[in-house]
Amino acid sequence: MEIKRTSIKDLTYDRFIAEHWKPGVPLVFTDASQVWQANGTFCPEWFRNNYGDRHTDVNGTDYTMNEILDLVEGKDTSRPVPYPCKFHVNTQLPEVMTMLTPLSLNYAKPNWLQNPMFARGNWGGAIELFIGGPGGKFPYIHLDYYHLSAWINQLYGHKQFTVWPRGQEKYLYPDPNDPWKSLIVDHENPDYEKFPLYRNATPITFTVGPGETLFIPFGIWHTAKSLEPTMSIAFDLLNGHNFPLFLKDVWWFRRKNKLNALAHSSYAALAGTACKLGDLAHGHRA
Ligand SMILES: O=C(O)CCC(=O)C(=O)O
Ligand SMILES: [Fe+2]
Repeated sequence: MEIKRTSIKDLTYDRFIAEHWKPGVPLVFTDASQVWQANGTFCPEWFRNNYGDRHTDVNGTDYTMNEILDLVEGKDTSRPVPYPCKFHVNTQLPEVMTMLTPLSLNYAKPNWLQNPMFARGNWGGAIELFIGGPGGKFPYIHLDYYHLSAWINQLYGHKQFTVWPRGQEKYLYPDPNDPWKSLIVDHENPDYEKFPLYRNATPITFTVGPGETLFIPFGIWHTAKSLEPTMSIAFDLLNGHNFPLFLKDVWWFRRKNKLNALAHSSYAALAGTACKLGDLAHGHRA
């Protein structure tokens, strides 16, 4: 498997659905986020000037935007640079939301996570700003929770991603207690004594640069490494195609409390039905 790079000029929505969304094939768009109102605006200086004093928590420590940018840009060398540093856009940078329209980039649609029925619940469908410094590694190889598909929009700097083709869980040693995470910590220098089957894995590593958007379909194991100071905005996609697996996860995450699991699953099923009807009314087929 190779990761295709495509301009929006060369890929219609229908072809995206048929060739990437349905079969679960990752893709890098070279220019999809230029449709956002924010096109050309986002960079560290802009975030410093507008939201430099906004706070966020990273692994239990409070930082401001300026403090994070000083760390990732090497202006503050007094303490380690954590990765990932995240801002929850909806709540911590709400002014930025309108700049991310159309959120779908005209491809990630219909997106049921934009329906208020799903937005209300805590389903993992957040819009997040990621900030990282040189060498900052995502802590584990993983699948995204709830079988959501991820859209990672690189705003600034280059980030390296590694993905494993579908069907390679058997080489990736999922953690029995948290089967969305691999036990293999350092895939660049794997411990073959501990993880002999990993010899069969065929990771694909590639770089995503400013202005580019990576689509990671649900069920694709992945991880990332910031190669330099980077900023990206990630959001998730849910619709009729991944909904059955999403619903299974809603139950699974709450399975220890059956009443809670039932309440959440019933609500999610109801919301899903409402979204499906909405799709039909709007003529969406996906
Ligand atoms: O951009 C990254 O560091 C990867 C993020 C990711 O895969 C996730 O948050 O699930
Ligand atoms: Fe992920």
